[in-house]
Amino acid sequence: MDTYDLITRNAEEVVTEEEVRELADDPDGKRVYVGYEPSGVLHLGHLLTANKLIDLQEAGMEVVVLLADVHAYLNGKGTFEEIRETAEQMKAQFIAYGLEEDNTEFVYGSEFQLDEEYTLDLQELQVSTTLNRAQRAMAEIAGNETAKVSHVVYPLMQTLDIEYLDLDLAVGGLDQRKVHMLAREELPELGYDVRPALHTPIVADLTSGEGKMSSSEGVTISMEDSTEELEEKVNSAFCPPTRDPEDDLENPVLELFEYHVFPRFEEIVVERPEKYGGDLTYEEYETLAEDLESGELHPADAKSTLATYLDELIEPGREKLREIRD
Ligand code: IYR
Repeated sequence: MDTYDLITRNAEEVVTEEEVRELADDPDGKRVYVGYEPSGVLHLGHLLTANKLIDLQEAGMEVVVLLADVHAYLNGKGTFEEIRETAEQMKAQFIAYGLEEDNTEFVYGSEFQLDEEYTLDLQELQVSTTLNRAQRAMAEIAGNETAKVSHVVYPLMQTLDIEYLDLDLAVGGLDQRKVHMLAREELPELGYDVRPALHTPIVADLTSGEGKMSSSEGVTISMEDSTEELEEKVNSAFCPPTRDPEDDLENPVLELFEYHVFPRFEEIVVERPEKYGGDLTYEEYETLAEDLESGELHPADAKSTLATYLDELIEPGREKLREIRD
């Protein structure tokens, strides 16, 4: 695959294409990052951006994972002690999932965000950014709870992280886009360079195909799920064989194949008894989606195959969690 295609595959938004093309021309040693608020165990939301980081490592880039402890604290996720303990577990799960250990720099936000220079820059940003702008940037991240002062400081710090971690590219889910847009506007005001951003899609809720899959509401799949729990969740997923052009519903089963399974496996085998036509093998997501639509692939077979592959993907992280907790 061409480097630009590898860097941008499955991205919902590339800001800007021209800037990312320039990176793709000379990717070696370029620094990219995703920041995560440590909370709970890894779920599919985290793994979607982790898949992108694995693509970027394959493209020759240096990956930085920000364990955003100060951000989690500002967003009400617990005490520093609790947050750090979760962060250490997250780090172990990311490595188990497939981020190359020698090629991934894990950084705690508190390692640099409390330094004097950073703090002074933060204060400058607080002077130059309107309350309204910071609140809007934060709306998708904190939901309806943007009423605390900490919630408007948060996106300004995320803006500075891009400079202070010396990054060439910022990666995040689409819910981070307004923060990245704020960063593109504000960094030059402080005399720093604008950096490109890549945004991964938001996967729809598993049981309804509406809205987004979320760990706080509805069903999500995490590294805590047993094989049986995972099978049960996938089996009850919404999976209409054909799409009704009248509605906006997504097919979450197809989305999980596209964003989670195909990027990590060379080929997908759907096991079927001979009397139902025997095994099907797919190298590309599109062929599987077409077969589901045409009826060649039954939703029940698609689901059981999805569960098998997701189980394989989360097994090393599940094992790691077991080790840590025992
Ligand atoms: N806002 C992210 C966490 C986060 C991301 C980056 I990129 C940072 O520089 C800091 C924090 C979230 O919603 O999880």
